[in-house]
Amino acid sequence: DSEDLYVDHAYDMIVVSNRLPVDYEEQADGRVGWKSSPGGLVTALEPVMRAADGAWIGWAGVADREFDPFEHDGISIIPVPLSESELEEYYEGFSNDTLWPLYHDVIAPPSFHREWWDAYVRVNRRFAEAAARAASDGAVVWVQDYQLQLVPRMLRESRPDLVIGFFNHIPFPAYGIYSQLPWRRQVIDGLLGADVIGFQRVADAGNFSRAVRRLYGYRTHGTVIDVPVTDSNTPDADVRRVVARAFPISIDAAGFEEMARQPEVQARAAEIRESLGNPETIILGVDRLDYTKGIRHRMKAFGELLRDGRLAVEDVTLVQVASPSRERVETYRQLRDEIELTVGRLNGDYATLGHQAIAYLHHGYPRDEMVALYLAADVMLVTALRDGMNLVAKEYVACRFDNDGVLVLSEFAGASDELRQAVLVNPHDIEGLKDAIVEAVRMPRRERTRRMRALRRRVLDNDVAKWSASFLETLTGAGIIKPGITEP
Ligand code: GDG
Repeated sequence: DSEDLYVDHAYDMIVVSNRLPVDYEEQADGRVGWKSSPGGLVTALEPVMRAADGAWIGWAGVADREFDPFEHDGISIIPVPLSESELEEYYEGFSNDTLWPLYHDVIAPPSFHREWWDAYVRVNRRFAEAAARAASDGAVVWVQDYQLQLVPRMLRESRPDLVIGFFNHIPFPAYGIYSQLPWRRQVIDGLLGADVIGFQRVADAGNFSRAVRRLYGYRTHGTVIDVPVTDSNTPDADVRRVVARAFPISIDAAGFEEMARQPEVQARAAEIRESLGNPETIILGVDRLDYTKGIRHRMKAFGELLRDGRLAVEDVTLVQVASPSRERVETYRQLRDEIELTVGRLNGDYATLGHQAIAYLHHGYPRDEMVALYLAADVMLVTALRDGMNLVAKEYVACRFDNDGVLVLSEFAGASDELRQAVLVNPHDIEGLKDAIVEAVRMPRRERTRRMRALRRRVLDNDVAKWSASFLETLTGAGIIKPGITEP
């Protein structure tokens, strides 16, 4: 059976993402192996992949290493190698220092380097070739995220028989910003190789369609884009219909709730409160340490509330988990320094021997510890300046089976389109943010319950299984839009 892993054109369903759902690990004692990295995407796609006998193509997380395909938990894993310089130019450079800031409304200035672009093209081609080799005749290939935007077109060129989907996990910016990209036409063309292009928000899909009209002049109607066919593979049609629409991603909501209901996790939540000195209110932030997440704005607002005496350090503690991220990219190093300076100042100014103002944790934690933190938190602060969706907001809601806790949520996170009963904020408006935090801290139980019930209904009814099913249905069935019929 393991022989099959080396057979070309063997898979009917393929997911392509920058990172594989497994990490290669070398332990101190020299033992090596593969460990699942239980992200939301893996949870979402694992059942689909198992049922379809699918393969996952991606990078294993270590540079300059080649690995043979292998099987992990019933999924075929096909590693794509990256050299150290490709890691710097394609991943840290073009993906995380060009596209990431550009697509998040230039919160940080994007860097444009032609060598980075060349590496991006080269690596995208490698991923596309791996997918072309692995895919069976007429297979479904689902490409994930901004690191791989050229893969759909490259794949279509070599394998016109395939059904190709693309999902963008981050925002797609307005044309005025997008148009800064020197390679703006190539990227749009790359994406238009897909049959269905999914975005987090309706606004993102709209921005994409506008960019297509501005740069290529193609006709769009509703969520459908007519892409003129220039090759000879589709002789009986002069346009290909590409669907570009929103598929808001979600989480394994039942899985989070189940974990939150475990007695050990609840005991751990009580222990967390205890270790902070049982303050009346615990406010929580959980983010990758990223400038898009608005961690500084949140701290500024919190610091001013302490300064002005609207909150007292004896009553309220802010717990900020900032998990390490992209530590070799300069902007991220600077951000870490700034945040840690701010934490030091706030604690220096306002903490007492018995009460810290901010408990700052620059760590990644296991999933059950995160869930215990969600349970321990009276107020959850999600103050992103721009965020495709923000799963933390949904995870907090899914865990609160007690119908308690208040979610303060930025309008600039995709989740705010769905989670309307949160306390919605503009994080740039520091006074408004301060008022929202105070409102959340003081909110009466009845109102908290009313809002949390509504939020929970939304998240539990729209979980990640529904997300992937809806995308794949659009891609494989309804996605073949009949002439003259547009999507609602
Ligand atoms: C991108 C888009 C979009 C964080 N720290 C730890 C930890 N986490 C987990 C959270 C959550 C995930 O990481 C972060 O997801 P987010 O959605 O909040 O943000 P990004 O990482 O920026 O994700 C985003 C997402 O893709 C999906 O499409 O929503 O907008 O930017 O699940 O819980 N998990 C553990 N320990 C940590 O320390 N176990």
